[in-house]
Amino acid sequence: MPDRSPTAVEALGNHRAKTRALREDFSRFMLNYRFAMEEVMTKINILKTEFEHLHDYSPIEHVNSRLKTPDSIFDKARRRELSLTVDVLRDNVFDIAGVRVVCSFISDAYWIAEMLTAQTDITVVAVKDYIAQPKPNGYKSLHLIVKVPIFLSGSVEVVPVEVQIRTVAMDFWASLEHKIYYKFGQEIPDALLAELTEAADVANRLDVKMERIHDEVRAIEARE
Ligand code: 0O2
Repeated sequence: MPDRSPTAVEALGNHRAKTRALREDFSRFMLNYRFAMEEVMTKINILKTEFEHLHDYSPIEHVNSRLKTPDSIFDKARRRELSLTVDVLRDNVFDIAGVRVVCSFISDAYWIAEMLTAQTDITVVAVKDYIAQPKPNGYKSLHLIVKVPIFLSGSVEVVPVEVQIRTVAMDFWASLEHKIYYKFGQEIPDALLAELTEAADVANRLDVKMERIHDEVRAIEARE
C-alpha cells in the first residue's frame, strides 16, 4: 500500500493516544514518589511511636508529608530550564516527595537525621545544613535528600525523598515566612524582610535557651 499522510481523524487519534500515554507515564512517575514518601513517613512514625512507648522522651514532635503538585514541578523545571520529560525530572528534581519532621531541640534534628540515615535501606544523596549555615533571611532547617527502595509488583525502584528536620521554633518561623513570601508575590518590602530576619534570630535564641534548660534537666535527672 502506498505511503500516505494520516487523515485529520487519524492524526487526532494519534495525538490522543500520545497524550494518554504521557499522562499514564506521569501518573506512574508520581505514584513512585508517593510510595517513597509513605515509606519514609512509616520510618519516622515507627521511631516516634517507639520513643513514645519505650523511652521517657521523644525527640519527634510531629511529622507531615507533601507531594509536589504537577504545576509546582513544572514551574521548578521551567525556572531551571529543564525539559519536561519524566527522565529529566527524575534526574534533576529531588524534592517531589517531601517529609517534614518537627523536633523539640536543635540537637534532636541531628539525632533524628542519624537514626534515619543509619537505616540500611536508606542512601544519603545530599545534606544541606541550614541550621549550621542559615539562609541570609534567617531560614534554618536540616535538609536531607535520601533514596529509599520501593518494592513494586515487577521491579524495585529507588526513589529520592527530601526530608526537612527542624525545631518547633524554626518551623513556626518558616511557616509564617512562607505565607508572607507568597502574600507579597515574592517581593517582600525591605522593612518586613529585616523584621523577619530579626524574628528568626529571636526564634534561634529561644531554641538555644530551651536546649540549655533541657540539658540542665537531664543533668539533674542523672544526679538523682
Ligand atoms: P515547598 O512548598 O515547601 O515545596 P530549590 O528547591 O531548587 O528552590 P534547593 O536548593 O533545591 O532549591 O532547595 P533548598 O533550598 O534546599 O530547599 C527548598 C525547600 O526548603 C523549599 O521548598 C522550602 O520548603 C524550604 N525552604 C528553603 N528556603 C526557605 C525559606 O527561605 N523560607 C521558607 N519558609 N522555606 C524555605 P519549596 O519548593 O520552595 O516549597
